[in-house]
Amino acid sequence: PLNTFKRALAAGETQIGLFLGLANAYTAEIVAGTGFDWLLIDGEHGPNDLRSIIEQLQALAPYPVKPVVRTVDHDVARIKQLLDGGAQTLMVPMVETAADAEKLVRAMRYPPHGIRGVGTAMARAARWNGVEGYFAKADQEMCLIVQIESTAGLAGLDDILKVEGVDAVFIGPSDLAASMGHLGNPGHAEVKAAVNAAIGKISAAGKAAGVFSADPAAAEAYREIGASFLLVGVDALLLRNSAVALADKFKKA
Ligand code: 3PY
Repeated sequence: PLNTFKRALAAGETQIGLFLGLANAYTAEIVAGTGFDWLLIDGEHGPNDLRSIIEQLQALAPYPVKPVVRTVDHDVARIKQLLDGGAQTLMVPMVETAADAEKLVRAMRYPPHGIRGVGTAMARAARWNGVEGYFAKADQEMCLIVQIESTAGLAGLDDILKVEGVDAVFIGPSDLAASMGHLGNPGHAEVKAAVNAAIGKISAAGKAAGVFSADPAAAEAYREIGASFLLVGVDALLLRNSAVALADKFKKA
């Protein structure tokens, strides 16, 4: 299948997204048609396993919204299972060096361009329609988003941006804040300045820059300086906040 998210990023089209942290196919389906351009199935911090990730991909499949899967780590075998399960766009946390990025590019491609294992039984990626036709186009539809979220990652950014096959770079302000000595304060001025500088570098290198902020004003400011894909909220927080507001309304009445 064509990877519409990869194309949207390459075309510089703004993509507004939401975190799916609840690890639940119903939640994914409910959010699928609400107007977001993309949804991040969070395999890093959400209590997901391979099956729950695939169930969310299945729930999103009938909708135009673009799914992105965040991996738990850089493990090549786990990446292989996600790709066989139909994920085409991966966001990978804690990338710090060009070597990290190169390994991930290769994990997402078949030989001779990479080391992706060939699975003929687990063929959801090929829509159960014979893997032979799939092989020809699979590599070119892969989209790799690396996450920069540490001072080491910032130091490696210039080299990471030179790695062919890295489609986009997403800044994680919460982890970056922690790495900079500001745990719990992604809105700290030093963190914001670092995020701004990184967005500038990523855009100047001709790659899509992305960032998360649940603070709408901060997200808007990141967009204005060139971030083209944003995460602007989290499913769990939306549910909690509206539950608190509703309960509150009646308790106060
Ligand atoms: C972070 O902010 O550190 C994240 O990974 C969320 O995008």
